[in-house]
Amino acid sequence: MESLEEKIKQAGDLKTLETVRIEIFGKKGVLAAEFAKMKEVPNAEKKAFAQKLNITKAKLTELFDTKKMMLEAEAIQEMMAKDGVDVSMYHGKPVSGALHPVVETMNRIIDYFVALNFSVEEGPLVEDDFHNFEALNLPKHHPARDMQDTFYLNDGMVLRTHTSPVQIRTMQKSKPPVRMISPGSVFRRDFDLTHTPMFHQVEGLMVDASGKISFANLKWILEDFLKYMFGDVKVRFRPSFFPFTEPSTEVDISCIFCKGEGCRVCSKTGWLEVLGSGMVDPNVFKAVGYEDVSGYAFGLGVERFAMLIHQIGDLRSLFEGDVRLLEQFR
Ligand code: 2NM
Repeated sequence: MESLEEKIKQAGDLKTLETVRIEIFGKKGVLAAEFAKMKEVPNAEKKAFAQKLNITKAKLTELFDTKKMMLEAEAIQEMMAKDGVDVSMYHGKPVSGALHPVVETMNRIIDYFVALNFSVEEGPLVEDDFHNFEALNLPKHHPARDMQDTFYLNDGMVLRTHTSPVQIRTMQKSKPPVRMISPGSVFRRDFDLTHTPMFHQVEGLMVDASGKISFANLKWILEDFLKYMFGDVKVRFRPSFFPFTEPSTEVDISCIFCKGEGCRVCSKTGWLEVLGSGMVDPNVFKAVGYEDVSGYAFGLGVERFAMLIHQIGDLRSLFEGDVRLLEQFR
């Protein structure tokens, strides 16, 4: 009895205790053997013998149960110390978040135009053919549509390839004058080093009674805007073509990396292309029912602006969702 108690007390872990349990309480264990001796005990002593044995069994059982509980608790403690996470633990050094450079750049662009009383307009990402193409002087089967690398959906709808349909919707629902920008995501079937199938644009539109808005107004605002965005840069307007503007221009700034000397980023030209713009084509006004008006419009890619401002070399790093990118812009 003494030595059995000792065995239970000495068990250092659950596995050892289990061996002890089989040795004492098992079918072929010490207690079973003692009870088997009942047969040989004379009748007169049977009762006393059984009582004594039952008391011993009860004592050992209690001792065993207590020991098992202790060892189980210890095992849990040990496991928690090893694998557990203390969710109530205070980290000690809070880390601040950061806006994504595309969002931050877009906000900065929006701020400029809001300060000049432009309204900020939004529209659907899934567009119909009329708002994305037809109304923008891109008739069906016109080769200029190929430039758009469109994602077509089942029912003749498309993912908008630019935010220009927002201009169309805004003109349809309101009378001139219009002074608006349309920031948002756009979609093109294009995926290489310098293109992602989703990117962001900010486009702008100013319309007023015929003759009130001229190319001079366009030149002034884009020059002022680009100096606000990039600092002390030269601005250059080059003739170009867009279906929805006539005349059309692409706008360059002097290279912000080499100050116009010529470097790798500007391909030795000293200039960086940053905007497209022009005077809104009369066919666009016709499509929305505007008469006797003139206006300018422009469009830019936000990713390109963000990359130039923050000297980000690889477009794809903007879309990988790696927090280490954001940590650099805190
Ligand atoms: C550009 C370049 C030139 C543009 C035109 C219009 C609209 F709807 F008013 F006609 N919205 N945006 C436009 C003009 C966009 O992006 C490179």
